[in-house]
Amino acid sequence: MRIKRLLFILIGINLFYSCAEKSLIIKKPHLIPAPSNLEVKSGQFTLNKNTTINYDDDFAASAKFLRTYLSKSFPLKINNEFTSNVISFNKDSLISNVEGYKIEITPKLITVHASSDRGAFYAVQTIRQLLPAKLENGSFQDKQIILPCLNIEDEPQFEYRGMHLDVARHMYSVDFIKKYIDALALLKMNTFHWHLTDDQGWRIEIKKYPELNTIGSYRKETLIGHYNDQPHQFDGKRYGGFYTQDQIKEIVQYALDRKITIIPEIEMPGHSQAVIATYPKLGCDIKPVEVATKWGVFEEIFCTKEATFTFLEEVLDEVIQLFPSEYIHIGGDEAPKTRWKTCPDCQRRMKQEGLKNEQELQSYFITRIEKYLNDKGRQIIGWDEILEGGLAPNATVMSWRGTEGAITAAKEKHNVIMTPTSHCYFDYYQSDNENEPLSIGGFLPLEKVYHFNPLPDELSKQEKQYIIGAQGNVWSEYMPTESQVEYMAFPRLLAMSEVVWSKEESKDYNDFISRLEHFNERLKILEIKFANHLYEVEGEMVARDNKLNYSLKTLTENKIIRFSLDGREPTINSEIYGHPIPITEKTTIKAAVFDTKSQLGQTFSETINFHKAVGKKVSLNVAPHKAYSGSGKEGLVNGIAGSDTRYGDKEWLGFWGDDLEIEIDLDEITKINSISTRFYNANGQWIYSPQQVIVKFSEDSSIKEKMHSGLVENRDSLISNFNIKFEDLSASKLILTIPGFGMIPEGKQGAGNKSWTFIDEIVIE
Ligand code: TNX
Repeated sequence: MRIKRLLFILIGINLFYSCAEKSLIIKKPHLIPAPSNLEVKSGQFTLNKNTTINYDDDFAASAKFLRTYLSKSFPLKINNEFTSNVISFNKDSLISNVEGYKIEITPKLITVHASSDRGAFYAVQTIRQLLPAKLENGSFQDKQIILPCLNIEDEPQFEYRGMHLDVARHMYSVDFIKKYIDALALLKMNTFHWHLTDDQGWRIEIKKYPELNTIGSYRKETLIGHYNDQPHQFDGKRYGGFYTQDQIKEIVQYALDRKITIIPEIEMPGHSQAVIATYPKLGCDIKPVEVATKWGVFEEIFCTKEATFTFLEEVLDEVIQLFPSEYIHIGGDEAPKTRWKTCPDCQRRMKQEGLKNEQELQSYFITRIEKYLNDKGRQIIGWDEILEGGLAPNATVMSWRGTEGAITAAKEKHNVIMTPTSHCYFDYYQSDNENEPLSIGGFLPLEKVYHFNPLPDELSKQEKQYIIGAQGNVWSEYMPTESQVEYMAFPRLLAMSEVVWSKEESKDYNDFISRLEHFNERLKILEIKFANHLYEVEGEMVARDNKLNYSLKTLTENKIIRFSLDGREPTINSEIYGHPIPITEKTTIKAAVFDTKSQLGQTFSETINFHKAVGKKVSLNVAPHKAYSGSGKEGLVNGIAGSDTRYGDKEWLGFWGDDLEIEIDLDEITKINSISTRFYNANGQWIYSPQQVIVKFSEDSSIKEKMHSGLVENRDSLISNFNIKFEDLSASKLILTIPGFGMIPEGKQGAGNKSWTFIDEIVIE
């Protein structure tokens, strides 16, 4: 008898625990991109195996997506009675944005409201993110999920929310393209810009021109290391491939099922060496060239003779059969005009058409292709170079060289997509850790992407309506593998999704970071190899009450920073950082983020060179370009040098086409033994070090000036130096005059554009 009772008690306890164990309670939603409105209420809804689904016919596709997604853990049966424990999709034509939706969770129902299936689809992505990440791969084991009651109202800020991928420089599998598209859908992005052709390879099957795929899709070898490493070395391995038309159709349908439009890009007239290698007669020179084996800009571009247009029209005929998108991207960027200038066919064409210069010839080229596509019911997008020589009448401009192109195009009442290098180029470094995988250069940390505002201040409210959205670009010169693409794209794509979806008022970087920490679990389960820089230390020099302090911070909450000032690695026993560290001499700070047990991220190290100008007053004749204003002009004399490999970090200041005048006030007459500074020199990114620096001094404001000048050295390297020494010189004030390099010369990337000047610390010893 007693044994029986004991058995009952044991079974009871067991049942109680197994029930308790088997339900997962969600307390707080961690949605990316942030919704316009989220209100958590009291009460809860329980999702379990008895939950059913019910939907308006218009939402069959999204409801099916949700059922398939949940099928392994919760097979939702269809139920047409509105009882309880139901997920219900209802049509609400009052929701004016076709991509907008509402979700209401009450103890009995999860109700989705939308006016179109696109809105319903985004509601499903939100529901997906409300649920535990383990549902992504079917590894969820619990019997039920308890969700908080809530109301969400949501709609996108921009109608064009894009992500790009270059498959010409390196190519990726069909499965990978689908995985990329899946991630875009999860983040409510709606456009995939597929860069299919370039100098280094043609990646789309064209039946009419099979040699494009037997010759143009393959290069004989590929550059090893960085383009700036001299001499260039190659791997000696044939590389290439293309997507068949069947594969493309499959991918286009896959994307459509996820409300994603694919915009194909067929580059013209530049970035077309792979075609000219295949059909030399389409170039100006007829001399054979190879599919390019290194990166950059090439002079072999399409000739403007009739044969080129026939070829392109026939190629585009096949392209539009495959891609139902309204827009076709025709490239238009970086087309050197060297060949056209001496080509009899092009010169004849200019005369016949009354064109003043080669820019107008490019405009003729693009406008003619635009007309062809318009007649077939399609619109063109082109990179902002299509503005030069006159914009084709209906073109949409993709603004990448800063925002000037966007401003001009919007003022001319043309639609614009924002993708400036400064905030949208995910091929740039995202951390200044020296062990990051090799990249093209630049520096674009997550925070800078997050704070991107696609609407330029220079535009009026009316003009801003022409900015239809923005996109992140993944150029793949330095991404030979799929996991490298993921490392560069994630998490910056998450920040971009919030830039294009969320309203300015719903954006908060710290909150984004805490949501991201949760989202990382989902990325892991999805086997996306994202970069994780969340547990790194960031440092900054701050001047307060005429004293200099160095402050440290980490992005994530509930973590501590420990640091050392003696050059040793920080450990779990090092001092805990509480407030800014006073700096009065040359100091090396090492710091890292710890939880209670161990170090989480990498060690941060900064050396402050306490020279004679540190913390002094500095003024500039022009402000640095707003995309590269780093820690401001004070950064020129804060004792901290810029990175040797990332010109966009906060210690480098960038100026576009300006001559500089920098004045430093040392407060009192000071003996000066030397002045030195550094300039960045990455010609591929249009950055040129200046040739000379002129320095003027005065002992006080009334006394005569002395002038010295010196040449900038190492102008062939990534970093150039200026250094001038003095035997017997004292001064209280000095002015450095630095004439910019000027226009980018012919034959170089960006020829004809203004060059950039990047300068870091001005060291006075
Ligand atoms: C410029 S963006 C290019 C691409 C390169 C990229 C590298 C644009 C229209 N042209 O060809 O891959 O820079 O960042």
